[in-house]
Amino acid sequence: MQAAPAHAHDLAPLEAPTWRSNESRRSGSGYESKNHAVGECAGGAGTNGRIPPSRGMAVKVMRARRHAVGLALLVAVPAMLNAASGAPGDKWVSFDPKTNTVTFQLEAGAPGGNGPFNFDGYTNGGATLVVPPKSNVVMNFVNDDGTAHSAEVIKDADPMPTMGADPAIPGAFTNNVDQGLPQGGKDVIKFTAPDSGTFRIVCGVPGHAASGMWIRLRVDPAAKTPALITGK
Ligand SMILES: [Cu+2]
Repeated sequence: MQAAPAHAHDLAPLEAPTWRSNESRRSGSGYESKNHAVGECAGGAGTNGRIPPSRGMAVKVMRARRHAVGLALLVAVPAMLNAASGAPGDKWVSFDPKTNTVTFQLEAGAPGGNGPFNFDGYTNGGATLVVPPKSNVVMNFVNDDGTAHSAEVIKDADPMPTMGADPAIPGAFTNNVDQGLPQGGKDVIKFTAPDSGTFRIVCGVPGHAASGMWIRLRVDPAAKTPALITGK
């Protein structure tokens, strides 16, 4: 049941993502407020308020215009949100081989999932992020749901904790693990992958992981590139 998928897809390295800026507000360990988190899981239906992708790809040539004030209003944003470039995980994972950096988009309450208690639409270990050993992992967390959520890397072991526990990898957790971040809240998780190992990426808000809000992380010594593998 806990067996990791047998292999990682070999994915071509992708360009570094530029389509969503992130902010990191972490300070300290993030665990100071562990004791008053229970019951703070703010209610509210998951509204999945995804920010629509920009449509501003059209390049407008403004010939013979002396002053180009209007150009300042043309904000061209790569329409990567809509780019389906191959394997399912391509939307969420990119890799810079020069810096050995894995960038993973980690959306809590992503639209299209089996209910809002998901990461990138996956629940109950239904997807596995595979990363190379010693890679620099950057997880861009954002909460798309009306309920507060968080993310944390924990060991791959039962029983599933009822709320945020100690991270299995130093630094591998979002701010306010137990309370979660509100809708639209972002945080950046950065850590160096170990040589190998299997882990879970869970929501630390009480009850959420136990109700299925978790996926897997595997550090595969044979992996040259990262991949998001679907299936348990
Ligand atoms: Cu949650």
